[in-house]
Amino acid sequence: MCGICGCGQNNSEHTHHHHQHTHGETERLVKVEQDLLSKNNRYAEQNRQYFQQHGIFALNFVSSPGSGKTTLLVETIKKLQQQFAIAVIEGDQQTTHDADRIRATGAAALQINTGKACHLDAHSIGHAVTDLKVPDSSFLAIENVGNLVCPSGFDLGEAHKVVVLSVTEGDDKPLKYSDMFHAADLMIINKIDLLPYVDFDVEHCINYAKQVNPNIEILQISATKGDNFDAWLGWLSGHIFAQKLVKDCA
Ligand SMILES: Nc1nc2c(ncn2[C@@H]2O[C@H](COP(=O)(O)OP(=O)(O)OP(=O)(O)O)[C@@H](O)[C@H]2O)c(=O)[nH]1
Ligand SMILES: [Mg+2]
Repeated sequence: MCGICGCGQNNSEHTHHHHQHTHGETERLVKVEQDLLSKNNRYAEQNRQYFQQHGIFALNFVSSPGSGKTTLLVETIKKLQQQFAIAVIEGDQQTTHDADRIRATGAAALQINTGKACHLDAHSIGHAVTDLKVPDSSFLAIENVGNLVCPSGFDLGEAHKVVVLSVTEGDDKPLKYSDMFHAADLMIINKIDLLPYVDFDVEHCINYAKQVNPNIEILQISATKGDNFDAWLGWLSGHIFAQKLVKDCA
């Protein structure tokens, strides 16, 4: 992950290395990576405590580019915004396109442009939560940068990582990018309306995902056509209520 590409370092100093690393350089890279992750984990823990105290149910949506994360969020907000307060943090290397799409629904959204970095980090999320003034007892959706590798190692303080896999990407992805499917608690197989047109074996995909993560939950949906969307809304509403209850009973 980022120890390889170096993206967790100060972005302005970011460079890709195309030469062989000496033994000493490799050790230094490993050390930098460990320091970065432990620093990130401390911020993530602070975020997690904040979310628990304020009854905020936070999900970290991860996937390769274009699997349908923003579409899923837009359709979810349209269905649930009368019932719950919803805020969205959008992570992208460039542009505010996704935050603009979310704001068009009326929900509050903040875009974090990560520049060369290929994932969000817990420190930026803490600031974004303050800037967005995320309300108590709300649903906070965090859309990570489209990348099936780097975001897996960065805890943001979320309740769950949700990995979105679209059927155009191939049913073997849970095995090939196993860290991500291991880190996620829910896999959403999206774009099932396209199943008649692609060679995607749903059963194989589910078996591969369970192989790397026996406890992973799985939903199959179409975010654009609405297939099985109620199952997703039911899953989400139940969790938002539960988080709110924990706060109210504390
Ligand atoms: N057929 C079909 N298309 C979908 C579905 N969900 C999303 N799409 C399309 O897939 C494309 C990418 O969707 P986005 O929501 O932008 O995907 P994303 O994961 O947010 O993309 P990045 O933020 O760039 O990683 C768009 O053209 C959507 O209309 C679906 O369920 N079925
Ligand atoms: Mg998006």
